[in-house]
Amino acid sequence: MKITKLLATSAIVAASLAFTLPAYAEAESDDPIIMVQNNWTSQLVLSFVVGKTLEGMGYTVEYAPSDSQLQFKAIADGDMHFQVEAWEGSMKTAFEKAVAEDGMVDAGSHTALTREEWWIPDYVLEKCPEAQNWEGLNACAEIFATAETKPKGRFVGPPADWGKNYAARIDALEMNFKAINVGQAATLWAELQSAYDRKEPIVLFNWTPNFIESKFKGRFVDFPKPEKGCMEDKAWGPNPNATGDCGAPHSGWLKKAAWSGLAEKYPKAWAVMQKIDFDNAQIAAAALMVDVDGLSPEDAADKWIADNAAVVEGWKK
Ligand code: TMO
Repeated sequence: MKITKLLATSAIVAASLAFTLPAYAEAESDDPIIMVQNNWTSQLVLSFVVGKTLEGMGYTVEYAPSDSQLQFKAIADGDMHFQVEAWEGSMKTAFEKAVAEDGMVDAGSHTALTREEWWIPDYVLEKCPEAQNWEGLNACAEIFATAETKPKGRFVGPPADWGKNYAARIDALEMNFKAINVGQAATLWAELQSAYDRKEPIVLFNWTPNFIESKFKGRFVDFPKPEKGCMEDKAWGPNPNATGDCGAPHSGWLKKAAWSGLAEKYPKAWAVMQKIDFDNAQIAAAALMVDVDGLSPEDAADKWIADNAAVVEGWKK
C-alpha cells in the first residue's frame, strides 16, 4: 500500500518535472565546464553570470582561478574552458600566441571598448596642469615622490600577473618615475581613496569599463599611441634607442577565449558563449555592485542576471 503510494507520488513528481523543464535543460555532457576566474571584479562577476546561466541550462560548471597571462595556454589545452574577459591592453600578446600556436579559439569580441592606462584624479591638474600628457606628467614627477621612490615619482602599478611591464616603459621613455606594483586590485583603490580624501597627487594604474568613473573624477594619461613599430623598431617613437616607448591602446578590444573542444562536447552551451556580448555599461555595473555596493561577486552575478534578464534570454535563442 505504502509502496504503491510512494510510486504514484514519484510518478507525479517526475511527470510535473518533465512538464516544467524547458527543452534545453539537457546538457550534452555532465562533465564540468570550467570557467576561468581572474583577480579583478568585473571578470569575477561576469564569469559567474555566464556560469550561472549555463547551470540554469543543466550544465555542470566549475570555476578555476588563473593568472591572466598563463590562462590562455591552459584554455588551449582544455584544462580550462572559457574566459569571458580578455583585455587587449594587457593580454594581447599571450592571447594571440595561444590562438596562433596552441589552437585556442578566439570566441569573439564584445561591443565594449577598453582602455588600461596610467590615470590621475582631476585635482592633480591644479598642481600639474599638463599632467594629462606623459611629458607634462613627467615634468612634475617629484610631486608624486614618496619615501620609497624619491626623488622619482611613484607610479602605483598593477599586480605583476596582469602582464604589464611598466618599469620597461618608464625606462624606454626615460621617465622620472618608479613603478611600485600592488599585490591586488583592492590596494589600488585604497591608495586612490586615501590620496583623494586628502587631495594628494597620485598616479595609478586604472582601466575602463570600471566602477571608478562613477565614484572619482579623473582621466587617463596620454602616451604615444601604440603603433606596430613601437615594439619592433627602436627608431619609432620619442626614444630612438628603445622599443616599448608607447602607451596602451585607447579603444582596445575585449575578447572571449575558448577551448576548441567546446563546440563538439557542449554545442548548446557553445552557442550561448558565442552570443555573449557585453557593453561598457554592463561591465561597469558588474564592478560597481561589488566595489561600491559591497555585494559578493556571486550575489552581484545574481543581481546582474535579474537586472539583465532579457539580455540573458537573448543568449539562449
Ligand atoms: C585586466 N585589467 C582590466 C585588470 O586591466
